[in-house]
Amino acid sequence: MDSKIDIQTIADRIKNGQVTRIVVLTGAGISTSAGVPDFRTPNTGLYDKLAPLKLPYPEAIFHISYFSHTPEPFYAIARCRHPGNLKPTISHAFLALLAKKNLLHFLFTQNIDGLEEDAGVPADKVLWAHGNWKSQHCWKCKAEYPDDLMKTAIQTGEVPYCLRPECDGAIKPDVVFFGQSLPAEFDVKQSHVPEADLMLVMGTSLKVAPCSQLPRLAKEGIPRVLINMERTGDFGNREEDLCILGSCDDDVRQLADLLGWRDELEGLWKDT
Ligand code: CNA
Repeated sequence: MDSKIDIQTIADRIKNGQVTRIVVLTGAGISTSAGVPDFRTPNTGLYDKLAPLKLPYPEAIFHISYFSHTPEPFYAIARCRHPGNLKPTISHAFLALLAKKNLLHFLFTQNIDGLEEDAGVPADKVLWAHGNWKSQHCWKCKAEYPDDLMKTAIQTGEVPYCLRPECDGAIKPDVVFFGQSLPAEFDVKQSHVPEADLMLVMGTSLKVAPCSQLPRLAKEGIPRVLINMERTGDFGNREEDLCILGSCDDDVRQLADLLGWRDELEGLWKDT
């Protein structure tokens, strides 16, 4: 379906106050330029690099039932997945700028790198729908595990095990694996989506439920904007859908230019 809107329309609606409640859904694509590969991009994505680990299927590495008996592949790649000292991208800074301008109604991120908060998005405006790397527990008995020992495990690639003598569970970062439930707040927070007057989706293949379903909850008639390398989900099915295909960093710069926010955006990013 041909779109009724373009990027200039979006910028105009934000500038003239027609848009004040933006709900954003982000995925791995907004962090690739920070040096964290996504999962599914051919050649560069993680799933194309797992052959040496001889997994039954690529997602097994992040599946709780596989991890529960074979945690070694996860720790073999943990070091290169761990956010460490990454700098947020300008796309993260754009989200922080939306918050600063009181336009960010809510952000759902599927990312586990925590870069939204590092960029300055207030924590009460974000749901880390797939958890984060900042803490870890025994997958089996849920006992806590110290950060310093986890850091060593990630550096060495050795699987860390529960410190309780009677438990033999491997330690898992508090990220949501396939087969695990999302944080309980997800159900509550998704009620923010129909409240949006603009839905922005950035850097996600929209292949992982239930986040992939969030754009469908946007009210009919409001613009839904996809900023991504490729068209994903059901984008293009509604007249008010706009797909801006390309690098999200380039695209947020273009939008910032049209909004007259470019210097402020670059300044905010520089300070992260
Ligand atoms: P995905 O399935 O790998 O899709 C990424 C999408 O982003 C694809 O459609 C790409 O075309 C697109 N993309 C890649 N780079 C760019 C770019 N520079 N500009 C615009 N678009 C780009 O990842 P999803 O997030 O959709 O899948 C959800 C998984 C991925 C979640 O469980 C995450 O935890 C997991 N993940 C997170 C991270 C992270 O925290 N940084 C990294 C990799 C995977």
